[in-house]
Amino acid sequence: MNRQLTVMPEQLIERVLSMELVRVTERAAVASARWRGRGNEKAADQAAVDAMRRELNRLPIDGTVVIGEGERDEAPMLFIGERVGNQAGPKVDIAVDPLEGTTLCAKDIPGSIAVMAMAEAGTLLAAPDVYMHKIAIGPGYPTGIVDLDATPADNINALAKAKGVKPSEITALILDRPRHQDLIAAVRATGAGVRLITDGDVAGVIFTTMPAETGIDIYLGIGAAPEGVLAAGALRCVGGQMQGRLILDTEERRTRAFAMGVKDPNKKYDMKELASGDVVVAATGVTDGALLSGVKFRGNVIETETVVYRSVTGTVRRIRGEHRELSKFSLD
Ligand code: VTB
Repeated sequence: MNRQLTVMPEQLIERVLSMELVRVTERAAVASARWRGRGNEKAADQAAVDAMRRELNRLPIDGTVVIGEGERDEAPMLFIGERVGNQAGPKVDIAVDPLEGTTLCAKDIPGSIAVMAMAEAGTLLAAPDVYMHKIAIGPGYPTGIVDLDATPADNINALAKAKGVKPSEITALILDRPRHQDLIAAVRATGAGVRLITDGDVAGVIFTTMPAETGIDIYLGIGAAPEGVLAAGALRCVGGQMQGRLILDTEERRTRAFAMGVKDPNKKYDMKELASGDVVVAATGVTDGALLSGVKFRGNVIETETVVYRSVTGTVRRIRGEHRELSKFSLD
């Protein structure tokens, strides 16, 4: 059959660009992987930021960073509001976490990734760098079976019922923080298991979409808001469910959030409000992890593994890169 390409020019650009994002996260991952195990979080992060920014600015997009390394007055690179791309293409929102899990990378332990999302302009929530209450599950469940405002027990029991298993066969993923002591106890009281992670909750949320591989059914707890938007983008592509609420518990945080366009400080965002438009998300492993293998330096070849999610089609691609452009990569 002769498949006609009936996509609109904008979609075509997005379709082509989705593969370009691979290059961006690959470069960031390779740059930060050179700092693995050096105990220097800042240098690892900076290397990822520099590489990601350089590669982003080569793309034919008119991009605006909506989730970035910080707010403008702190003057980091890839700050919120920074224009990226060569300005010659479509207007898009860009969300970046050039090195998600800086501590994991600095200690060379599993789970650090380079991750970014690109979406239609104005469709990614411009979240300030505050905490966010989050709940996420993977695809295949009826809408609304878990809720951010329900008790942990109600959520675990409802999920177990929908999955057709006992609560003891459910595993929740939670960031290992003192603030989660009560949450962890409440989940365990249902009989469910809790896997604790030290960092890296973008991947943590994504784990719920592949329970057979990761063993994770649900993500619960408080993590960073920017990571919440990135995770929501990935989840939108594969059809899970997620809710988040910004924690705006001081005047200063509320002021910052209002300045970024937040109207209701107590709003419970669902996945489609965190990432409302067509979105592409790419992530490359820095250290080895359940989601992605880390960068391997093998003599003349650098190997990377990247996953790319596209919401328009729900396609998930895993791309193993072998890089031989040594002069180019040695710039990192
Ligand atoms: C999480 C985690 C990140 O921040 O969002 C966490 O996924 C939340 O902040 O990797 P605290 O560390 O203050 O709890 C990170 O650990 C770092 O951005």
